[in-house]
Amino acid sequence: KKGYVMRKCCYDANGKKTPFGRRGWKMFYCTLRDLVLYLHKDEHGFRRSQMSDNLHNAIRIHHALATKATDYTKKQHVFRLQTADQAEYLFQTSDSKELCSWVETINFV
Ligand code: I3P
Repeated sequence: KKGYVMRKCCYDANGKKTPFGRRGWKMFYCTLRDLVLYLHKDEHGFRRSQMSDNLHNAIRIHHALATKATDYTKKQHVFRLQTADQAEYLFQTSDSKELCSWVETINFV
């Protein structure tokens, strides 16, 4: 699965709160492949990037959990992603169908 999303970092690995200055929303072209969520500036990112770049902004989703962020009311169509290493992100999608599709895809790969 692929598509544009907005991402906000809430907690870094080991549940450490993401510091101010790095907590903003940022747009990415997101590609889910082989249990890794790759985040690029745009849809050409994969082609242009070295594998080391690809891994730089990648999130491993093995043993991760995606849930609708019903408690986050500032934006619509947002889901929360909690990873095995206890990082936490919010992702805003374009509509409720995309939201369900991302949540299901992440949880059932
Ligand atoms: C953050 C940015 C986020 C905001 C976050 C700020 O500042 O304004 O949009 O989250 O608030 O810390 P920065 O870009 O300097 O990191 P919301 O959009 O959810 O309000 P937070 O610290 O309460 O998460």
